[in-house]
This record gives sequence, structure tokens and C-alpha cells, in this order.
Amino acid sequence: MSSFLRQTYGQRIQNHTNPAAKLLLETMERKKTNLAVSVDVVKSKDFLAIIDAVGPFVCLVKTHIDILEDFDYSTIQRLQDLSVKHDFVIFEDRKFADIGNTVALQYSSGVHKIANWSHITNAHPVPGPSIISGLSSVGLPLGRGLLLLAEMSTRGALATGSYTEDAVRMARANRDFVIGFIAQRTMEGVGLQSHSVDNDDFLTLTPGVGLDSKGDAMGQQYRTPRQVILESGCDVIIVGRGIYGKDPSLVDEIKLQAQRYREAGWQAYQERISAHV
Ligand code: S5P
Repeated sequence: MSSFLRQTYGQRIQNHTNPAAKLLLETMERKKTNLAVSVDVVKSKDFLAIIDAVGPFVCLVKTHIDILEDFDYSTIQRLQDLSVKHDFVIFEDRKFADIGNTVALQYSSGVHKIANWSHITNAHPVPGPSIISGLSSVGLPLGRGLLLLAEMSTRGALATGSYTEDAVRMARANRDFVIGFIAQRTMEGVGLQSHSVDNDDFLTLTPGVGLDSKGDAMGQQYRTPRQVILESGCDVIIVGRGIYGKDPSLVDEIKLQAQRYREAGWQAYQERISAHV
């Protein structure tokens, strides 16, 4: 197993210059959690209640702000207050995919003004490196970080092979802003002939995680925290329905599930960093 995967989250802070990457690693180390919760509900009340319930157990909260049917900018203020109260990083899962000029506007403006409040966002590499230039023109001065979708969790995903390798090359060429990947395994060394890159430490955030289910009826595929963190070398498990289930009002159950995933993720990480070669 390679060196970065054996380092602790705390040790890896020094491998990064981007403030959002440092903040995430510091938070993981401080709170002893590699759990991120994806809060995909449509009512602001449920959205905020779930975040308040899982807050103590997570390093990061992932949002799809555009699915809130009663969105009002005050929800963002409440989200930020919860982020301070519970000490977690905010990741708006916007999956930008357009030309540089358009994504810069989508990121900075509109109803949601994502760059104002989201420490981290993500983009599909499909338009090529110009998508990074567009987003970094807005996000870099604000200390934000970007994840590239190098792979996806869904059955039949097209982000494989040379597409994935090219995504990693794009990231290596833009280390100041690109802090890592949405992927199903570590991208360390991907596409390299030998270890010709000095610092290939990127963060890998991984959705498609579930302890009780193998997938859903719409192509989602789940693996366990152990498979993701220990066997595939990813850093953060992203869990949505596995934690809040079908009923977002069952706060005690949500807390229990968050604790359960947090423990599974942290145990897999501890096994990873203590593993003998
Ligand atoms: O490949 C991916 C990338 C992402 S960001 N597969 C995913 O499922 N996601 C997101 O992770 C997806 O948009 C959703 O918000 C979350 C998974 O939710 P769950 O309820 O299936 O755990």
C-alpha cells in the first residue's frame, strides 16, 4: 500500500495547500470521523433537522441545494450556523459540467450563490480543463476547493478507463484548486508510468455506501465502509439514505445510524493506517 494511504488524516494536512482541503483533513482528525452525510430531502425543515441530528458525527455535510422546494436564502444562514455549531465542512454537490464562462456564473450567481457558502463543490471533467479555470476564477480567491468526478457509483457509468485517467491528469495540473475526486477508489498513481509525481495526495470522497442494501431501483450501487476505506483506499464515505432512510422525522434513528456509519468508517481507516505492507 502506498505512503499517503498509510498516513493519518492529520499527517496529510501538510501535503495540501488549498484551505478547503486542509479544513476537511483537520476536521476529520479533530472529530475522528470520515463520515459525510448527503442530505437529499426537499423540505428545508427536514434538511436542517437532519443536519442538526447528524452534525456531531460527521466531518462534512453534502447538499443538493436545488432540490429544496421551499428554498430561501435564510436556509443557507442556518446551514452555516449548524456548520459552526457542529464543526463540519459544507460540500454542495452541484456537478458542474459546462463551459468555463457558464460555470463561473452558475457558481457565483443565481439564486443559490454557491461559492459564497460552500467550502467544496464538484465538477464533471467532461468539458476539459477550462471547467477548472472557470470555477477557480470564482472559488480560488475565496479559498474554496473542487472535486472532479473521476468515477461514478452507478451501474454502467461511462467515467472509466482513459476518461478517469484524464480527469486525474487535469487535477494534477491544477493542484491549487482541485483537492480531490469523487471516485470509487484512490486515484493515487492512476495514469502514471512510475511514481514520477512528488505529491499525488488527493482526497477521495466516495458515495454509494450502504451497510444494509446493495443498491436501489435506479442504478445506485452500494459498498460497505470497509470496502471503500480499507480495500479501495478512499478517504471519506458519503452516506445518504442509509442514514436518514425513508422518514426524515425519525431523529433518534438518524442519530443511531450516523453513529453506526461513523464507527464503521473510522474502524476501517484505523485498520488501513496500521496495516503492515
Ligand atoms: O457517483 C456518484 C456521485 C455522487 S456525488 N454517486 C452518487 O450517488 N453521488 C451522490 O451521492 C448522489 O447525488 C446522492 O446525493 C448521494 C448518494 O445518496 P444515497 O442516498 O444513495 O446514499
